[in-house]
Amino acid sequence: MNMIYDPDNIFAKILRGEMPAVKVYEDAATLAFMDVMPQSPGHTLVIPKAPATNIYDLPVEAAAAVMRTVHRLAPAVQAAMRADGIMVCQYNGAAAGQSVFHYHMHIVPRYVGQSLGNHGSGMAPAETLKAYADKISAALAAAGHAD
Ligand code: DGP
Repeated sequence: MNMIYDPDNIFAKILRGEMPAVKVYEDAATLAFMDVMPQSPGHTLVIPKAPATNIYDLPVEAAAAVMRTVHRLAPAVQAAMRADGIMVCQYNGAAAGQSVFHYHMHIVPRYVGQSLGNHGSGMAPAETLKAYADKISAALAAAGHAD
């Protein structure tokens, strides 16, 4: 059985503006911001604005909205970070590695010969995240997606 959505989880607080985040993109249904514990430079998260713990309680409309934003952002992250590849993934339940219980998708730049950093460890400085976010926003704007 899935767990009950906790409206005080950290991503819900970011959505309400109660906690800071380095944002890169927002539309009516989704928000994208830099992962504060990046597994590689440019690690970005996309979340639905609808409350959902994980894929089990995520409405299909919200799932589509998240994928639409991931589809926009992944090429921008790739271009901005000059990544060799982009990993897109998400975890459902603690046993799968989920640690924040508001549904989210990871966009993680990958580089030939570079192994991935540990999941959810090591905080990046805000100014570093801001520099990456600015590059990604510029790449989005260049692709005509600056909303
Ligand atoms: P997961 O394990 O899939 O639930 O991933 C949660 C991710 O969220 C993990 O990569 C670290 C990141 N994270 C945790 N707390 C915060 C936070 O307060 N702000 C931001 N931007 N990211 C966070």
